[in-house]
Amino acid sequence: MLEKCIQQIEKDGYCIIPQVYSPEYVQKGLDLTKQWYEKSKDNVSSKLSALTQNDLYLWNPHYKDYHFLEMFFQPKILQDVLMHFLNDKWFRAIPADQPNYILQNLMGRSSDKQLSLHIDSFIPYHSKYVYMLQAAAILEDQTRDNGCTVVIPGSHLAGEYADQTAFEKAIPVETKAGDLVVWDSRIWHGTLANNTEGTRWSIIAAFSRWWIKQMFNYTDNLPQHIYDQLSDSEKAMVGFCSIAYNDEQEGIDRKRGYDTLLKNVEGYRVKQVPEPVGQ
Ligand SMILES: O=C(O)CCC(=O)C(=O)O
Ligand SMILES: [Fe+2]
Repeated sequence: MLEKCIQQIEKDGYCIIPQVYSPEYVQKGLDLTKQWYEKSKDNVSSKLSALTQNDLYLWNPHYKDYHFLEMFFQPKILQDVLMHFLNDKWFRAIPADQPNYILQNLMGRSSDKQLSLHIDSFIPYHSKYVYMLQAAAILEDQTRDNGCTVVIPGSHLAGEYADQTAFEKAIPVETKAGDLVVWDSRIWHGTLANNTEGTRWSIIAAFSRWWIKQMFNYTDNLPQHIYDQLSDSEKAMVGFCSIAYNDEQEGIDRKRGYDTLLKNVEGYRVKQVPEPVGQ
């Protein structure tokens, strides 16, 4: 499965890994998603992009429950795929068989109107080197009727931003609850409109190479009770082993080992005021 998935991502830009999660695990994820969505849906900035205003989003679910991280940290197949594409062999401070890529963003999402074709890699480029992948944990069956994801196979290598006229050629990615879909963030993708009364929740995580700025400042904001549930390797994946130093006196190389991890998140909030140079 691993080889097949890697080859599909290289060639088509995406792959579906069927039934990674048990029905009970999916149900727990869906219950938590719905509960947290109801509690937090009004807490969103009015600066939200127009692109996302009609759809249902659960932002930063990993600030709320560890389950939303576990979904992406536990499946070995996902870790193997991400290690293959995103690990930096020059990181060194973390053992080579452990991940050094980081979480770029994490959200729950269900469709409403059609979502235009777009890329999430910020820039298009043609190369075999990948720096961002997305993984969608499917919590409810996705169909053409309820606003499934669509992709243009091979478009990750187009070296261009998405062309909206391609939408009619987009392939619907119809999936079952429990599946995991992984795509190269350069792929042209979007969603169909949801023409049903129901939801089609998935949790989507983007993972990137360690040196890319994360969507939110996780290391300053992850609650202690979530931090306490993470292994060292998981802390590194949330970004705690690649925080930029305050200045050159504190440190220079952002590639940090597990030995630099703090016990309490409070330590990450405290900014040391450096001594002025020359005193
Ligand atoms: O919900 C989906 O299937 C895709 C969502 C998406 O592409 C995005 O939010 O950037
Ligand atoms: Fe996207």
